[in-house]
Amino acid sequence: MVNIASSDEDAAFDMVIVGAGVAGLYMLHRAKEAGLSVRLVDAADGIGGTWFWNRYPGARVDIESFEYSYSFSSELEQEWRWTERYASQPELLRYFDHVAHRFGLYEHIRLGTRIDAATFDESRARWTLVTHSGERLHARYCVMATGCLSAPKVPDVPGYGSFAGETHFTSRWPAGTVDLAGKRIGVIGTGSSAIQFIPVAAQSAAHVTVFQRTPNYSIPLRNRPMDAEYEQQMKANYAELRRMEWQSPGGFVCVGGEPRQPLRISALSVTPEERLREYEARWAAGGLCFYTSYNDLLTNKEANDTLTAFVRAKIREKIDDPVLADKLTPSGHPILTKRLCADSGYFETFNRDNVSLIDLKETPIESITRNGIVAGGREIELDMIVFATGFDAVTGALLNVDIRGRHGESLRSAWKSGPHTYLGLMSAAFPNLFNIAGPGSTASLSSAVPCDEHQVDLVMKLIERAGHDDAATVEPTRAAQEAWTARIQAIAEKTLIHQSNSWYVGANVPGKPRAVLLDLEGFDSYIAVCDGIIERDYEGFLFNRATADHTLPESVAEV
Ligand code: NA7
Repeated sequence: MVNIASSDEDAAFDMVIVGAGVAGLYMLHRAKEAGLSVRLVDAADGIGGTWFWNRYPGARVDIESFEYSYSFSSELEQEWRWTERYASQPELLRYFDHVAHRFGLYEHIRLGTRIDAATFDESRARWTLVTHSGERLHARYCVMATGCLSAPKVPDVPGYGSFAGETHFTSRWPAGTVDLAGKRIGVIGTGSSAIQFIPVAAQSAAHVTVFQRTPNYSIPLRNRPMDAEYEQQMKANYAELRRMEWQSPGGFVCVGGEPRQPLRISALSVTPEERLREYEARWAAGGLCFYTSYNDLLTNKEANDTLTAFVRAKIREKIDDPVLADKLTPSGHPILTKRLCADSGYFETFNRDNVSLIDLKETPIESITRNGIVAGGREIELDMIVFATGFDAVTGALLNVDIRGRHGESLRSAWKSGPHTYLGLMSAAFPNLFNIAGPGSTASLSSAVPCDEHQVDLVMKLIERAGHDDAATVEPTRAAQEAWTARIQAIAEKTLIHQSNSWYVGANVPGKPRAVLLDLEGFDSYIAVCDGIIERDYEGFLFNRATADHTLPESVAEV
């Protein structure tokens, strides 16, 4: 393919990618490899996507580094040396930097560039993206690799903005050092980010006050430095590890360092003793490996209850004060219906004298004030407030861009009552626009890296199938889109996912339509479905040519 730049255009490419995270970097690599002219833009001053912004103390991945890494290059797999079982945020940024240098990506990346709008020109089959400073980028293909967990949730706390001390977001942690030493820190939220941040903050803060609305299930991560023997063993068997990942629902398979296929049996099909042995082994292994245990934990309440009870008891054991243990032990929702957390000493931190808990169910936040936070009629004076309040997940970053498809149709209005996609990748009337890890894909439940790699590979196949004609378009039929959207919701209905108010169902953001945002059938099923669609010559997709008079190709108008 050729660069389509012409004199009336500001800058024109075959493909523009928005977002320099895991997905965007791999998309750039594949597009470049295929000979497309490509530009990747990101609002941040560095690459890494969500890992660039989430640089709060304690931030680290909770899937083993060997698995949370690209599989597309065996040379890369062999040469990169992880220093810890679970990489910290700085190490992940070093890895992405290495990848970008090694594959010559930087010259195609423009940082510090926020995209505000993207509009499809039907006569020429071109997307025009407008940056925050008013520049225009034109491209035949627009890939939104904006991430599932990248748009911070705007705090819905009364008095937000009144505090005179330092305010930080875990999701937008400032570059450089934020000094926590000797400070009175209030942390709002007890999700994965807070659970990682709090134990680190407690080591140097004068006092940490945790404002908890919903206690979370968390498993010890059991991170440790990489040992040479383990590294050697993993690298010698990398191909097999990848094969297993791509055949698993979660896209990750390590249980305490040992690759193991998920148990494909019910938790109720074994004796209580056998189940307990399995749970104990996984608790000892650490991390997120309960996701890969019995196959009905998210679909059968009785099965789920067995794990819920096990983890609740484990959590209680860690907390000295029984009243505090009651408050910190989750009770209102089944395990796995919110994203499971993995921690390094989170619950134990509450045994320290300089850490206290405010249970917002008993004493809700009345207001943030100039000096601190008022809850239960008492003002807690603080030097710093840390919002670990999460994200407008999956759709937030996408809808922050004013995206207009055929007839000027806006994605925001098309998704007013919830997202409609085909395979979580494309939407009808938005030709040549790909959302990596979009709503309706498996990416936000399964390990991000393999999911992103698989979807990016699919994008390249669709582009190849669309042909090298400059006016070629690809988009899903409305029928395929609606069938996929219904399928996602129907799968969710058979699970326990609606029994909690999580970001999985959009329930964490006031006013967001409640709709399940992910394909709960898992990564392996998703791959099988995509393979079937490809075999049936890209069933559900329409391949067309743009028409100068703006008339829709008949096949698009019909569906
Ligand atoms: P999460 O998991 O969405 O956690 C956000 C936390 O903030 C959660 O405990 C929320 O309580 C709490 N929250 C949000 N708004 C408020 C208000 N207004 N008042 C009190 N508490 C509030 O975000 P994280 O950044 O921790 O993790 C995101 C993902 O990153 C995680 O799922 C992993 O995939 C990695 P709630 O549960 O809504 O009652």
